[in-house]
Amino acid sequence: MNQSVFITGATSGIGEACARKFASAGDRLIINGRRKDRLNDLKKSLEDQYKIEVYCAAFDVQNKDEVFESINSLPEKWKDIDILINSAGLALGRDFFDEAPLSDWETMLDTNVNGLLYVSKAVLPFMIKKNKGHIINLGSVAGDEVYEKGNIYCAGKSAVEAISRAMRIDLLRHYIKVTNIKPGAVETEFSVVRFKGDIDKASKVYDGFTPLSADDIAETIFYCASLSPNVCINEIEITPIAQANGIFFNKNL
Ligand code: NDP
Ligand code: 8X3
Repeated sequence: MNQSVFITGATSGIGEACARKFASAGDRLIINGRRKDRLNDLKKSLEDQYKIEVYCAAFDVQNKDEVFESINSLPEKWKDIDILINSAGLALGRDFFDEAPLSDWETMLDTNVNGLLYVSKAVLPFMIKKNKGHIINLGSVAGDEVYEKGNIYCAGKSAVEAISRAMRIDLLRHYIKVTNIKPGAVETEFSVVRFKGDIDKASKVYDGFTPLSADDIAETIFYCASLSPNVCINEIEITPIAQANGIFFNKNL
């Protein structure tokens, strides 16, 4: 497509799958995450396989100064950004409201909400300059239905929903598309992170049904980004066939 795509959270899961998908279409990529070794390996693999250009922007989306410094100091040609995919995010823990550690809540909100705001604010001036752009946020079915012990992860994704709606209204005058992608269960490193490295607990999340893959979501995002300039998909909720929403599953246990 010959577009420039900025992807946060590209070191794993949905972000990484998006990087591979857009690279396979010949796009230029700016890839972000905190793990520099993974970013460098991904850059090399995409450049070798697809003969495209990749720029690594390692920073923590929670750190406002780092975000703005990194994005403002991009080489001039890399500031021409067509698509921003805000995939950096995480859940931490599944605990009752009264038992959950405050630090887990802070990390989730700082990453999933503030991080998305900082990166979007830093990238937007480049899009506004062109009167063109597409911001794709990773919301979740968790933003629509709060489930037991989902409390602040769900609240953060609800905020992503409201922020996406607000962006869509306020950025109308700049011709910037805003899409909120709301997946159900996708098997990535998400559950391993949520259960703080407990692989057994993480894999049990997907017992009795086939979850979506990161590639399923990357295909969906690529579709949204490939439509005519006059078409904006405002939001997509996407689940495996065994899932109705954030709560109801058809599990074969
Ligand atoms: P993964 O754990 O596989 O990937 C998360 C990515 O986010 C990693 O690349 C990680 O990189 C990055 N990240 C986390 N914290 C930060 C940070 N502070 N700064 C920069 N990057 C960060 O999970 P998924 O790919 O599944 O999740 C991607 C998004 O999709 C998240 O927003 C998640 O909430 C959402 N989502 C996931 C679903 C699922 O079932 N998997 C369902 C619905 C939505 P690094 O550690 O290197 O910084
Ligand atoms: C991730 C999906 O169901 O674990 O947003 O909240 S869920």
